[in-house]
Amino acid sequence: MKAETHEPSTDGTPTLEEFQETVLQEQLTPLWMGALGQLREPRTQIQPYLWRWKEVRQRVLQSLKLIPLGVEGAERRVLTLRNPGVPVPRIGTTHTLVAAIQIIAGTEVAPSHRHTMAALRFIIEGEGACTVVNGEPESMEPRDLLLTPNWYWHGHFSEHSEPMIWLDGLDVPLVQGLGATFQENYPSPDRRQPIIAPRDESIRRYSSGGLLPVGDRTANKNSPLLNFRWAQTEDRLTQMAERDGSPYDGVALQYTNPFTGGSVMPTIDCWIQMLRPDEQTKTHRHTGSIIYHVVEGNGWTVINGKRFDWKTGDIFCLPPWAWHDHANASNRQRAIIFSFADTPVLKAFDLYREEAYSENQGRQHVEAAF
Ligand code: 1HN
Repeated sequence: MKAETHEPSTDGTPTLEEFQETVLQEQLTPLWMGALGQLREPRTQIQPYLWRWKEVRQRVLQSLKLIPLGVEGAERRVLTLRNPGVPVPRIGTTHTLVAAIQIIAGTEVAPSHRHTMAALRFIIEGEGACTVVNGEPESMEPRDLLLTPNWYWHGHFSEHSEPMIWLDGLDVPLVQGLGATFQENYPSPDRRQPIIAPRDESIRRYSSGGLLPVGDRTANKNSPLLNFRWAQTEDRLTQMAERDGSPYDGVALQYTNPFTGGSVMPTIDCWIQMLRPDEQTKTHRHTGSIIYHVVEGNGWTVINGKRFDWKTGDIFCLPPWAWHDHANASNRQRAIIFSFADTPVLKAFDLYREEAYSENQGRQHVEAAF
């Protein structure tokens, strides 16, 4: 009772104001001062944002001329996409994930290294480049998805004059936030790892779907299939498009680990989605953040009332717990979107929640266009 009188006491007990001021300086925060209010529902500095492919592509092509790659030059020729809510020089497209664009050309070699951050590459354009993952070259073709899991050695090389350009996706901010970032260079003078497996061996062993080699199963949490070729992905999408899609996601397929049926890596889930001509999804929101890359088509996504119009190549991000719905703007062409998300992390710890938008027949109003 004494503290609430706000009057100096005779027994040395400070007033409530004095107490609060003092404890804050002692690195103590009273929970009654409002901290609990921050926790009622997800709050984030991350903003919905869209990068136009036309502009980003021009910048990576400029970087090709300006920055030498390799042991004597840059380790990677990469532009990361920084969310407006992430201060320079921090890395992050959302609070857990980063998207980046990488380019190599000619006979360039990006030195081998490994890190505790998991990485994926979605190939955008070009030809004649490979990623070497733990000694196995994975050839890159446009629209393939390649994986470089946590602590796998990886380096890239080009064998063609045309540049190869791809989207990198990593869980850098998540691993940084958990205080678990480690990185090391391949310990040879030329920083090239020896090739110890045939090119695209993982496709030969693991891409068939149901049939898997006996004895190959390990406790490894990552997909043993390291390259999901576009031809197979497109074939599955096309077949599924003749069936009903989800009202919230259209025709959506998850890339999976063939051993477990779960996400391709423990921290990152990858999807491919088709919005059929004129298809428009209903609005929902969920925990977890997503980065989208438009593979093909024209359309828009409304995020928390802001409309983002997109076309082929564009990249945009969804903050956690943000309302969103998608639309294909064409009445004749399909739209295809690749995305990666941190949802496996939320699901692993029972933190995944989803909510449907209930007003206005299930679709949010558009307040502004960007
Ligand atoms: C990285 O190591 C690669 O290995 C690509 O190709 C993009 C973005 C942020 C941090 C590390 C690569 C990256 C990256």
